[in-house]
Amino acid sequence: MAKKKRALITGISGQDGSYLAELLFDKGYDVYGLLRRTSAGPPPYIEDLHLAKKLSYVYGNVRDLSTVRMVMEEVRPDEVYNLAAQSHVWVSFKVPDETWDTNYYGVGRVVNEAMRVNKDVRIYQASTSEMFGATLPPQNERSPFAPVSPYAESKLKAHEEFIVGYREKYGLFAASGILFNHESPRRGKHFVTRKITHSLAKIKLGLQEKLLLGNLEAKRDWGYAGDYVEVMRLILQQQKPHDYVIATGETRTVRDFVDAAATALDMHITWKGKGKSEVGRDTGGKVIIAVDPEFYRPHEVHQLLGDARKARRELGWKPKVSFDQLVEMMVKSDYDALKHQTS
Ligand code: G4F
Repeated sequence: MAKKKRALITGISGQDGSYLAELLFDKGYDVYGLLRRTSAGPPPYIEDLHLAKKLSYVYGNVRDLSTVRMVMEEVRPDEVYNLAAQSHVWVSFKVPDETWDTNYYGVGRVVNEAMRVNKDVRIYQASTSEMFGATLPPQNERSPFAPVSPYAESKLKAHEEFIVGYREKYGLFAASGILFNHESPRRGKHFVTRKITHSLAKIKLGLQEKLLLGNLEAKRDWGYAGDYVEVMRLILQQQKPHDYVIATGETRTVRDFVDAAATALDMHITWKGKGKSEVGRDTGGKVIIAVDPEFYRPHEVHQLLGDARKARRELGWKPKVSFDQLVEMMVKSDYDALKHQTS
């Protein structure tokens, strides 16, 4: 019988970590997660996977070399999925040091220690469409990078040095997915999509008055996280390591997302005004959406729209869940959970 592959996922407690752990377990892997200890404990879906013996987790932090070393020696992974990151762009302007330590030096710690215990290890790095920053869409693997935040700069440096660089210098199987925004009911509430679905569900149930947002004009290419984790595994099963843009090929504004979420809740919003003065009113004329410049970024990425033809051609990958299905899934999950809590 073939030996079971051992996969280590860093950043296991994030949205992607949980979906990927489920997928790898179903594909027959022994799955390990590097988990940062917090007083709140692991999120429920990670605890459930652990209790079902689908996932073993080891406490550690990519910011701490000794724990990275220990976990690599203990797990000796065949495949490493490096998802750990300070992943919030707005926050990266507030905590640039922490962002660099996790997103750049952390990648170095993971890659170097993984190679040390297994020179044939395969490494997936969560690279990001934010690296394109100011580059006009559509963006693909040949587009120039032009990062505009500490988050994107740290991610790009890690991508160039430890993924592309180590592949060329040491022949390491290091590959990346340059993922455009991907969302789900497990998305953190400080990202705009989940903030919108959770707040609108609360407004619908009379639990919140108003939703405050930043830039309503920003355009993003939003896909479903469950579709995107499939490609992470596929990337590591190729003969050679490469980098792939992963996206839906459709772009929408933040305002479009609000409208789609409202529609899924049988609400209708009428917009009035521009910039900081723009508001969204419900059918009764009450202002339920307003702009708070607190959520503006010092430097915004205005438009992301990915061209994922390489992934389609070489990996046979394409997204399955449409934008409307994604929004509906997120809204329904928030609405049902809130309704359950309040009944
Ligand atoms: O949901 P966001 O915070 O995601 P952002 O900045 O695009 O980054 C996400 O996707 C990247 C992939 O492209 C990942 F690399 C990254 O780790 C993260 O997962 O913001 C989306 C857009 C931005 O333009 C932002 O300015 O929404 C705009 N926005 C408007 N109001 C807001 C808000 N963003 C947040 N978080 N909160 C607001 O109130």
